[in-house]
Amino acid sequence: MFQKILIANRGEIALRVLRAAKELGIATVAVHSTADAEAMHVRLADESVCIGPPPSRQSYLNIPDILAACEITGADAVHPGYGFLSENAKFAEILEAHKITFIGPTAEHIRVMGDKIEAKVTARRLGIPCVPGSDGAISDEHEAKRIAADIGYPVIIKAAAGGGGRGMKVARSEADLTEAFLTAKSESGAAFGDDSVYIEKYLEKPRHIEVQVLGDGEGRAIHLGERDCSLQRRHQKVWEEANSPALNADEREKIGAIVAKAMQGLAYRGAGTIEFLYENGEFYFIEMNTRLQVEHPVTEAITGIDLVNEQIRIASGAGLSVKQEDVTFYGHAIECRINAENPRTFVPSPGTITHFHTPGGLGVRVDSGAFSGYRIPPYYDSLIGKLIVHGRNRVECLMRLRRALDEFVVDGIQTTLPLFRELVKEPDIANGAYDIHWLEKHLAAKA
Ligand code: MV4
Repeated sequence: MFQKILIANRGEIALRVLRAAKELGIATVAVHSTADAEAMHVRLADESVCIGPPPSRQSYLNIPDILAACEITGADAVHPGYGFLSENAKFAEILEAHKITFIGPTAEHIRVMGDKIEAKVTARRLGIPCVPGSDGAISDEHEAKRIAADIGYPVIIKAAAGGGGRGMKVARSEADLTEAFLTAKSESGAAFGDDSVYIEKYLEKPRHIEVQVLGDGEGRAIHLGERDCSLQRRHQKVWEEANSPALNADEREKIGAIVAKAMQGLAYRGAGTIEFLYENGEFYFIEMNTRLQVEHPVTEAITGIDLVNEQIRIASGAGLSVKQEDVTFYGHAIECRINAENPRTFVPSPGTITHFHTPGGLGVRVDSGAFSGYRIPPYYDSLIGKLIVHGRNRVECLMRLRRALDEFVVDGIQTTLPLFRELVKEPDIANGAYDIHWLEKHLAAKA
């Protein structure tokens, strides 16, 4: 097992990793920018190293300085959290070259899944169902038109280097296709330095359902069920839940088995997420995330499995603590992302939290680095905490969520809490009757 883990992140996820390391008796090193000197993850870590000024490029993305912090403190492993360097294949490679363990997948798997075309080709080869479309990159609009005529309109042009909604263009008929192809290509070339694009059938009203996986890197891999992340705004998830209200146990078992088998075939190492669009009872692969995700606690709530503990075990060579047949799903969990933002406009609202009181009680978890008197710096994303509620079933979970939201106090800044207090009153939310467009339509109607 590791002696000392350096946490190359900040905020609630740095705390999350710190807690898992502590439970394993592993010493922790926090790194931080000058803006985060007072942060909770810095206070709770055994050691801390200031790695630079506030902008991420010069601190949390600064590979040479993070490497120096590893050498100074003698850390033998690095946990990257999510965002920042978590899906940077170069970073994983550099750490390995310095005999420091990257707590995550191989650099090669990060690289393959970072290219959305390579990811899709790989997924298809491994038996994962994909959205109908091109087998790889498309070279010109004529090829796009041939494929579109075959799969039918509407279609979507996506950037290989995109992901998370960047560099996509929908074409509703052949008349739109040349422009969609050319703009997607030039925009992705300008934005990512890679103008490779591919084409897919455009699904009109899907849900976003993702399957959690764990692999030991030696061909053993399991799935931990799915999360429904359909409630998004501008490709930012707002609310996530497990199980998906749209799936039954048979569908869960079936897609889970397909994904676990695929990850066995890949000899995937660590935690990962296979993202699907789900429409009319069918799953369609879109992307794979090769990291721990923000919404991982809903899976932890319904399985009882500590995902960060598993990541650390796997990276140390200890393997998975559970077999597929030991994984059981109990009850229902919902996560609300508490952002320091105006709940209508979503404009960031950094500043000092004058009063911070978190809800508690049975089935309530709050992951946050915030506290009364904490000053939210303006340099980073606006997530200040996550409220995760668990119940024996979805109805109980929602009752508990309403109660927990009433208890939550964050004064001094604006947060997304009022949005959630509104959402829990919506019949469509209570019924689980929403798709990927529901939230934006709801917000537009209220505006
Ligand atoms: C799609 C799609 C419809 N059809 N692909 C957006 C983010 C990226 N991960 C993939 N995205 C989409 N891909 C096909 N073939 C619709 C979206 C999409 C979306 C997906 C998940 C969650 C929210 C979304 C919001 C708008 C569009």
